[in-house]
Amino acid sequence: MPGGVSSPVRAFKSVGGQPIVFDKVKGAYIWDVDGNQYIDYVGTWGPAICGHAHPDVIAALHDALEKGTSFGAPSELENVLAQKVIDAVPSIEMVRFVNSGTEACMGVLRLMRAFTGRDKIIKFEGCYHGHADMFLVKAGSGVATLGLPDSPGVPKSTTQDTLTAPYNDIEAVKALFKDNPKTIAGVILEPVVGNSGFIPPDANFLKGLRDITKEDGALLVFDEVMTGFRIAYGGAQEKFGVTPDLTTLGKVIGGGLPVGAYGGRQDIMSMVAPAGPMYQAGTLSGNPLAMTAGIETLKLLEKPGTYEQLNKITQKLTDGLLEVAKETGHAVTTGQISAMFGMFFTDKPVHNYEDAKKSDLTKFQGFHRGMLERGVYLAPSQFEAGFTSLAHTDEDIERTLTAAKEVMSSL
Ligand code: HOZ
Repeated sequence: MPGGVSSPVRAFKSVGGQPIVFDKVKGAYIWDVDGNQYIDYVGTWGPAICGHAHPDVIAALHDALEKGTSFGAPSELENVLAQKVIDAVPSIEMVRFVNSGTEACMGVLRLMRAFTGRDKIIKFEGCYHGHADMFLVKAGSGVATLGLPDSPGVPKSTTQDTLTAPYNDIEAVKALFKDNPKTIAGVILEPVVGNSGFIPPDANFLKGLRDITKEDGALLVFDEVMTGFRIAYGGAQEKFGVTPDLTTLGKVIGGGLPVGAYGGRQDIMSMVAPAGPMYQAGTLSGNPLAMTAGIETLKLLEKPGTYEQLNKITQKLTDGLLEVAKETGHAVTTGQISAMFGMFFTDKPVHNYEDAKKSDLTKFQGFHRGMLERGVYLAPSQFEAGFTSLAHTDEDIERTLTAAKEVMSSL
């Protein structure tokens, strides 16, 4: 396997050392093949919001497994999950299930172009929308982690219509629309960035994008693969009160099994085949096991008080990290919304990818290693967000902060 892994960030290239090889997960914990236990803040990169291997999810999967692993045909389960997604996410009136966030973003891009009859799109520096060619321009996540230029193998002709702007820079977006009037299909973004580290939107940034796109006849697309059902049940669009035209989802809605989805306004989604002419298909799309895990996960999340609990535990962590940094003399910026958080070693606010790159990456490397040695598993990259779950307890946070104090004292 290239780099010994199935996905690049896992290889620990930016933090040094060898990646840990894992054996099992449960609740807030992950165990390596030598039996060492870690408090897990990666949560399989987002899906494990109820805690790993939640008993309700596992029990439902056992039952579903008995009925078979794939139908390649409609099932009632798709209807149940679709209804839950439609009820929860303000922008979604119709939804198509696929198998990953990457696939969801590929589908949505084709749809943006099909619906508007325009080719150009705007994405933001450091945002990551999966590994399809058109999005590998100034991309976040593994591309940022490895410091790669835009990937070889991506033809210029594929990315010539991908325009970029710095995140949180509404003036840059206005300038792009001014230079390319009525030719931009839409703007796609992570409404809260997770793939350059955790970066929230400035006040009015999302609303500004909504106004600009509406005025030009372009579409606004929120990539909520990370934020969907994580920072609020209805995602960032519910949290910030800005409704895009289309939304991509993944991670949480598959409860730990491979899944993705794109959805939005009925008039736009009606273009997707077979309702309309825009083609997109998949053998394992709507897979019964993935649908089952997603349904059970959303059932757990829709209970009252869930997001208050997630917010409280995550805030305890980020407040604590800030306190520990102060006590040990390190300049640190932290942020969190509900079960998503981040921390940069810098005394300046982080508004975009350029700011994130200026944080002390060497210090992060030492911090990551020290935490790992003390049984805390953080994302092995400064350019990824952290994730908590309903399974993380006050005691887990206290153990994490004790470890952080020891590590920061030694940095
Ligand atoms: N790129 C994803 C995180 N932003 C997945 C990373 C992985 O699974 O290694």
